[in-house]
Amino acid sequence: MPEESAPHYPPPPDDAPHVPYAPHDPGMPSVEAARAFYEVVRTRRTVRMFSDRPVPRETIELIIRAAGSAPSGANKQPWRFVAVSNAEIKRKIRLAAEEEEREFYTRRASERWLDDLKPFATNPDKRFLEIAPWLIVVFALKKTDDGGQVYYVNESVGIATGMLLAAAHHAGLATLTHTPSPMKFLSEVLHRPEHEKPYLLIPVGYATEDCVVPAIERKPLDEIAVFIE
Ligand code: IYR
Repeated sequence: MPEESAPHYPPPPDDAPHVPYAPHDPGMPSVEAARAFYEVVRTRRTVRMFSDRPVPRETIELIIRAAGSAPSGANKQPWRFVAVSNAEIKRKIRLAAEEEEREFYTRRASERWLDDLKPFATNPDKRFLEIAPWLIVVFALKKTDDGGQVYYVNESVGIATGMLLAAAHHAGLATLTHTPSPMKFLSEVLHRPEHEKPYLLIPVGYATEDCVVPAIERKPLDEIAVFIE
């Protein structure tokens, strides 16, 4: 039980510098702000039909900065975002990914997995990897760049990636969370050091005008939430 006479969390010690916190003020009641955000994010869909319409580098930089503002274990920020618009490199990534995917669809995937993927009509054709103007390859750091320890890496990189997807969507851009498996080829093609582990490959750009997406539904609130009041 918290003590009535101790309204504050204890002040931080002098050797742990703190600064005043500046909360975000939505300028409207929280329920309105929450609803407005929900109405935006709920329209995000993973798309596979990308147009080659260009996206300025600065947009990608800001999306990555949004991702980089994520919380992480002991603030180690155990991530690297490699943004590729170079056509030659995108082609290399496509060819290598398609090679892995052909293996996946013809050999590696179980019957059940292939069955679960049917509604998405996915296949080894990954032409979007060349068409989308940008590929953001997310790497998880196994060590900090100076060899230090990292914590809760999967949680941290997952949160940052979710923020990246939301930031791209907010900017009117489409994304695809692509997980070619195995992803080791990304380290080689992009010349990444040993302590960076490929995590996710995210094409970013505009959807084609005739883009369609699988007719799938998100679960309703009562299936994803439990309230204990
Ligand atoms: N990586 C493959 C297969 C795939 C797996 C899952 I789980 C998906 O949600 C979608 C696709 C591919 O990209 O085709």
